[in-house]
Amino acid sequence: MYEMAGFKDFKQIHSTVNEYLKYDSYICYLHKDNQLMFNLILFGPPGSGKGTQSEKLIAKYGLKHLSTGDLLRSEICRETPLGKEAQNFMDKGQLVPDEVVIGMISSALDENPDAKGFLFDGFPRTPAQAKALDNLLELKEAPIAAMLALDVSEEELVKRLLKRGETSGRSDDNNESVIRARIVEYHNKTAVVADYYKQFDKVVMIKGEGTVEDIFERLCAEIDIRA
Ligand code: B4P
Repeated sequence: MYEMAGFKDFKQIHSTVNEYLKYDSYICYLHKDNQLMFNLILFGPPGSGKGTQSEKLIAKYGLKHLSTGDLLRSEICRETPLGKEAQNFMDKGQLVPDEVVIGMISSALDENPDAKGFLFDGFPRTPAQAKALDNLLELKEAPIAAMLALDVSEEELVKRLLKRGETSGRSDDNNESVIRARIVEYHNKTAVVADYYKQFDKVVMIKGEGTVEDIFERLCAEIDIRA
């Protein structure tokens, strides 16, 4: 019977099956790994809905949410030296220095070795941050699957942020000139990050105006064809 299957003897069947099992478990490992690390960037100007959509996306896809804005605000709240340094920049609508933010993300990745994947919200915001993120993810052999970029007009951004400023208590939301400075900072330093990911064909533009639910559906449609 084993001769019909092309094997010389049981010894050959045994070693072939063993090879197959080794190979098969290797495939399983890669498959499991690929599923474990599905990394996305949610990109867009201040007020474009990154935080709002992130909450819904992590609930649906089980990703770990990493928002540099939230991490920085938590440092400010705890009055740490890092928080005190960051507050000076944030109050003026400026970006916090790269080394501070990259260090925070690096620690957050190390603290979550079992994450199924990460949703980066508000990071990277400069080309230097983008390159640092790629290097960190390369160590995990888990590159960015896509950058989902929310497109919203400037007047809508200002309107949303001023509205949030009425209740959020965020010092960078209740002053129109600080909000406009954040948008200028976005155009000067952050918009080019999309060009960095465009060279790898990873940028997906999403219309960021409409109801929160409509925008969520647009995002999910793009994620589902990549997951
Ligand atoms: P972030 O915390 O990232 O905040 P953001 O860009 O202002 O807000 P986000 O985009 O998440 O808000 P959302 O639209 O969801 O940054 C704050 C500051 O931290 C930066 O200025 C910078 O100083 C510093 N910082 C953070 N990351 C950094 C980095 N990587 N490098 C350097 N510095 C960094 O919400 C806005 C409002 O719109 C909400 O009130 C929401 O309810 C509303 N909204 C959302 N979707 C809507 C919709 N569809 N229709 C109507 N309203 C909507």
